[in-house]
Amino acid sequence: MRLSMKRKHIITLLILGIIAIIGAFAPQTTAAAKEKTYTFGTDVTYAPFEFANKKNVYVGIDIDLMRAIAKEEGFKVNLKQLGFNSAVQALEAKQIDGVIAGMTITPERQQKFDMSDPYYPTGPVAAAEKGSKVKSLKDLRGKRVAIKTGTAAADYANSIKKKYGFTTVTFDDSDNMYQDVASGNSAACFDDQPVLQYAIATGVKLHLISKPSTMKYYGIAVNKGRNDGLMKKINAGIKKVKADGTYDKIVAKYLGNGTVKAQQKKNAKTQETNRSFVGLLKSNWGTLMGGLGETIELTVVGIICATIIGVLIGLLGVMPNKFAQGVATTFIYIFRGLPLMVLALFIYTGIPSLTGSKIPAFIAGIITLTLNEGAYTAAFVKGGIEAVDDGQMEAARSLGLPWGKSMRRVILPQGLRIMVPSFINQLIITLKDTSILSIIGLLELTQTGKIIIARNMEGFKIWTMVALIYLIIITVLTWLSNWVQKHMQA
Ligand code: ASN
Repeated sequence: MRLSMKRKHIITLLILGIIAIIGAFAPQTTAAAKEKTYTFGTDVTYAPFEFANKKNVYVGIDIDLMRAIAKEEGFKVNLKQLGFNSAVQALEAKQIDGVIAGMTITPERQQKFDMSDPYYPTGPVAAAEKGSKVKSLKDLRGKRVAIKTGTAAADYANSIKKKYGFTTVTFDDSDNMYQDVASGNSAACFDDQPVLQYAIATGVKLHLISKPSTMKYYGIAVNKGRNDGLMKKINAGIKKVKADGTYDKIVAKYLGNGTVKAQQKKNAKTQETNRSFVGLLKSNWGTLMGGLGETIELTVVGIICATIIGVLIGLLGVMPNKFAQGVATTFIYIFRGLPLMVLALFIYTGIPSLTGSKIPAFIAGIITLTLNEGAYTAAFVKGGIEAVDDGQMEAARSLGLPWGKSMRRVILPQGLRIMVPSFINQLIITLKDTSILSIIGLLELTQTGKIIIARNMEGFKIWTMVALIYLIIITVLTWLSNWVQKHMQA
């Protein structure tokens, strides 16, 4: 009885410890909330509306417009580059306050969200590879066409695909969709006219094959039923910046007078001039290291929490108690069975849409890693203990030691030795798994790479850099762990 009380205290302390660790690393949301900061999701690359410049700072019409509105209306704005579909999902889950992402005002969206007054005209068009035989929608019969998840242009493509006899393939980002067409994989893609036009003007090898079927407008979305007057402020802001010329200045900053030449000239200013491997490495070094920092932070906090949970669950699994064993087996079964990406999305967008309260992306990432890596850790901790010869426990018990003491003094020291390589392996796997968390918009190394490539299209060179950085870190970790292992055996 006394022993189980003690155990309960230890478990409570450990859980408090985990919460404290997570809290210490969490972004300081409470302080920001007091200053009335609203978080808006944007697309990752949707030039000229949002894209990273050569310093990897986000610029574009949406970015400047949102800041101008905020300034005008006296609130602060935090812009998060989540990607269009993820941003809309995060808004539905109330993880963010709004979306500004070249988002077309459609009747369906107006039903789901509060859409602001219109600010920029748009319409869906199709584009094919430059110089290809595909010159109009009629040439798409029997062909594969690229669309972007959750967009108005994708809805348009789906509505005419029977008539023109094409099939579709989906992408999450516009630049990946364009690449697929430019490299000849897909016959065409559907996106919004101003964005495709800008891409073509600034060097993407495509040509337009249709005219907009309908003319609509972009608007800013927030959730319905808010009582803080955010939409009122946004509309008032749009009105003011349009009236005082700020809006026209913003548009001219990115499009000049709208001619192809002017767009090229403006765009050139946002791009790197030295495109060699070393040149690109130099100009993106700070950004890549920022991403690596986030990766390491996630790995370290994730592995600490996962180890604590894993050891606890692993121990439950070997306790001479059917209920404890059942808890451990179920935990391992569920969290080892779920793909990491599904778990991350479930925690980041699934749970908040049920409960209505936000979970910051970093915390969601840590919880995901803790559960998934914790399940693997629990499995090898349990296995490690079970691998110690049964006779050892019997001998300890026959000497009169209670179960807990036998476990601590006799079994665990032997089991730990068996587990060391698995712990190291798990650390390396956790580091690699953090890349999957890019799906919830965490700016770790992989997401950083994606954003740089979305701007400069230097996929080969940038992915090589990202891969090398991962390999270097993993090599250092492996050396370190071999050293630890050697010293543990000595
Ligand atoms: N233009 C898209 C839409 O309204 C959004 C986007 O791709 N950023 O659906």
